[in-house]
Amino acid sequence: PPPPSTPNSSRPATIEVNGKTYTTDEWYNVPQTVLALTGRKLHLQKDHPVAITRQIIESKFPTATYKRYNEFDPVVSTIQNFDSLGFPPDHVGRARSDTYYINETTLLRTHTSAHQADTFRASASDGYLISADVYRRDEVDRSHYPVFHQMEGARVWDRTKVPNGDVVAAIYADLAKLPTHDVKVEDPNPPHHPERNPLQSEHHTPEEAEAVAAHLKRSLELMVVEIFTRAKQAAARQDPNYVDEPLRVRWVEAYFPFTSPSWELEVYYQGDWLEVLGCGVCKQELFINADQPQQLGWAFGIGLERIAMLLFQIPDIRLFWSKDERFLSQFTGVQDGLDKLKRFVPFSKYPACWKDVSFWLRSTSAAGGNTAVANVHDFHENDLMEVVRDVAGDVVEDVQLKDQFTHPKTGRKSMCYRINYRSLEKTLTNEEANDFHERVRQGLVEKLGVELR
Ligand code: FA5
Ligand code: MG
Repeated sequence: PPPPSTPNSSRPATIEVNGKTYTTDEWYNVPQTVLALTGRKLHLQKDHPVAITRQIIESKFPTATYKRYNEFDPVVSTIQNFDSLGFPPDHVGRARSDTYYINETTLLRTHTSAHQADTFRASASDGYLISADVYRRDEVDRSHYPVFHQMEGARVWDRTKVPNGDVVAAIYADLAKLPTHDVKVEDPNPPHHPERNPLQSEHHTPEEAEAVAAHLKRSLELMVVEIFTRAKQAAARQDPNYVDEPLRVRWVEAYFPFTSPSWELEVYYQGDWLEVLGCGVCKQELFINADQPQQLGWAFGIGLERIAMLLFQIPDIRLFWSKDERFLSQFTGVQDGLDKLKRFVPFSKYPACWKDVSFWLRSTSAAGGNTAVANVHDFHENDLMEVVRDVAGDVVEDVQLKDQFTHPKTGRKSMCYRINYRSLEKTLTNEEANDFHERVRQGLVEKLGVELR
């Protein structure tokens, strides 16, 4: 049974995504605003910063080895998105509070990894790059949006097709063909932590795992060096006071259900370590289940907006969805001459309008048969985020929890959120901001069953 979440009194019986019709059920939780974005395909829009970023990354992976897939449909099954990748049945990512469902077994993909199993099964090349829009119910701020873009990449070797059946030699031969770089790479963790990040010893020899990891690390380092070199060149062209700092990158152990060992690559940028991508040695079960047990290899996934924000100094993730010429025209021509890459010049920032909303959560779920109940146990912050987005769309810049407390006598919980209303395109009048806020307050009562204070 679906866990309690935002009720859907007005659920359509069917919906259409990219020309295909799907039947909804009580799991359905995709707002119209999100549905409307499924056709935008920013990663394919000429001169769009997301598309330009995709091309910069693609330029480091030869087409002959890495076949491109840029048109996979965003609607996938729970099997594709979770089960095929080894996500356990109770994994948090499957919750309706985190994922957009069309029905119990159909959803908007939360990551491009949803296509790993099918692409391995097709086995049409030694590698691939998949770019696509992905969907996550999430918080609202300048770096989070319910739709963003990822690129997934993989490189595989077939034990039956390498010279002398020596896959280790074949991988090192491919590694030797890659360029080198002179960036300082820190690798502070032990290469394979036996519990956190085990080798797949039942499937790979230590030498095989090490060879795959070495090829993965060099390939992804080369990509990141390319991106950040371009970002620094653009900065230097535009800022006469720009001081070049040597690039620093580091490998950090990570966990993904479908790779082992796994890492994240971080880059030191403007005073902080920034997570750029996740990757690892593919779990052999993926190849076995895809009828390719003789293959082994690596995979990675990277967020395109995060890279584009860095490359172009784009301060707010909402801008990617803007149709405002003051945004789009700044990238015209870049796609055909990547060395002309320029930083984004923000157009005037309109004033912020902060408004607070405070409410009590219900203390019990026995609310007279009303299913629209938010109590201490079933209040999901993402549901609140969605009410705000539903009302005010891209006019919300961020939503932050300001205060919460539990009443000592009644045990009821009170929450206060601060909403920043700020359009990217104009100054909001006080009446407009008040109107949005009043509708948010009503929406919280109607959809989450809270009691306003
Ligand atoms: C994944 O989505 C894995 N599928 C990545 C992967 C692929 C691992 C293949 C191993 C093998 P994660 O949720 O960490 O992992 O996201 C991957 C990247 O997407 C992040 O490093 C980040 O660059 C980007 N990303 C994640 N969440 C967001 C977000 N809310 N907004 C913008 N970018 C994001
Ligand atoms: Mg991550």
